[in-house]
Amino acid sequence: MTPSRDLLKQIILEINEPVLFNEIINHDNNWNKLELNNFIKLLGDNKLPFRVGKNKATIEPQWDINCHVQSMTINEFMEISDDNNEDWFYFDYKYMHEWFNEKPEILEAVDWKLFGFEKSGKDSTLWIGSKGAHTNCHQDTYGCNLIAQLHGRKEWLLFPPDSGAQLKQTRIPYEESTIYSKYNFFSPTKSDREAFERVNKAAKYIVLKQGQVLFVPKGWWHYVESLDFSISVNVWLPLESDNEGRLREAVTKFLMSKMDNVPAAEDLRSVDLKNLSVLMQHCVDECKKLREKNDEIPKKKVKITPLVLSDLVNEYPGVITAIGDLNKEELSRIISFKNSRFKREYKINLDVDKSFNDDNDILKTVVDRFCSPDIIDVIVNSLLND
Ligand SMILES: O=C(O)CCC(=O)C(=O)O
Repeated sequence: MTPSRDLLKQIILEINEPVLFNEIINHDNNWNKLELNNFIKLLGDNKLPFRVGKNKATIEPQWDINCHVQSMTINEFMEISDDNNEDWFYFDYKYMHEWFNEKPEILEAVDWKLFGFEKSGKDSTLWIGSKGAHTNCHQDTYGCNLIAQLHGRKEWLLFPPDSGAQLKQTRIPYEESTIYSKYNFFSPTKSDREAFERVNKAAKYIVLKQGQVLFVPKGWWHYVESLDFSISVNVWLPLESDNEGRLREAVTKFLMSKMDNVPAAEDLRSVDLKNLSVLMQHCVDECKKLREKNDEIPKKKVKITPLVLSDLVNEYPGVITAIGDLNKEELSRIISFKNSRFKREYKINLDVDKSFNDDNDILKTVVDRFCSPDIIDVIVNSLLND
């Protein structure tokens, strides 16, 4: 039995832990237009920018801002990634409307109505990667996330929202709406491995396969790696609480823009402060309105029965799946494998940033602490209590 669209929507808006959905996207709906051969045909000769990284051990994580970019058609990408295992290639985090506005067949094939949301490819991002292509561990600061795996396999390692301190959260490199972990999950060092043994947050691990859809609730940390040639599409769904997240991000961006030479995914010198202040004021007003609305709701004695994931799993076996917690040994096995899979002599350091090198590490730490989520919280709370 398949859950109704309304129920799927309710699950996504109410459940606070990752959920795996099977058999919702399939050959009988719009998504079938994105089956591999047809998708390759639809992509045609469009040149796409692929980020290039190394299938080797590096000391720092392979930050996006330090990778170079190679423009290729999908066929060129498939040829080059077949022949070359030393590098990985990733057309990642690309808003589909920016790349395929001329190709409505692609945009319309992405159909989130099946999950109860009026969203299509126009609202989604596309990820095409070769084996080893990965996204460093991070937390998205607003929205919740639905990810459809269209081809190949991707591993997802997830940690609960309150794991920031244990994952050594950092705002450097700065990227809007992304809080990174300093850990290099792709090629962890031995000391990273030991540090993980002390992380006492329950991690979750899933290999997402073709046709499966993963739901990642707000705030869950994730490290994602392509296990082979993989294509996925995701959509971030807005939540009522996003205005507060946007305010936090606006404050962070303002502070970052006032500091020199912070490694960043965008040029912080060209931040439009007028726009930023309008956005901040709007978010403050909306947050206050939401607070008032919540305070006004009469405390009626209506009994609302919350959804319970284990009941849904029993009711829709094989369609709705909970993702179990990793125990310490399992997490340690995953990290040990990643620690030992590359020959150590290949160790290279991709941290090419010149302004924040080892000589001024303390300065980097000061900037980072200044923009850390706890400090931003203090500022935001005082704005909301004015
Ligand atoms: O697929 C990936 O590499 C990362 C996806 C991601 O970070 C996201 O959907 O939030």
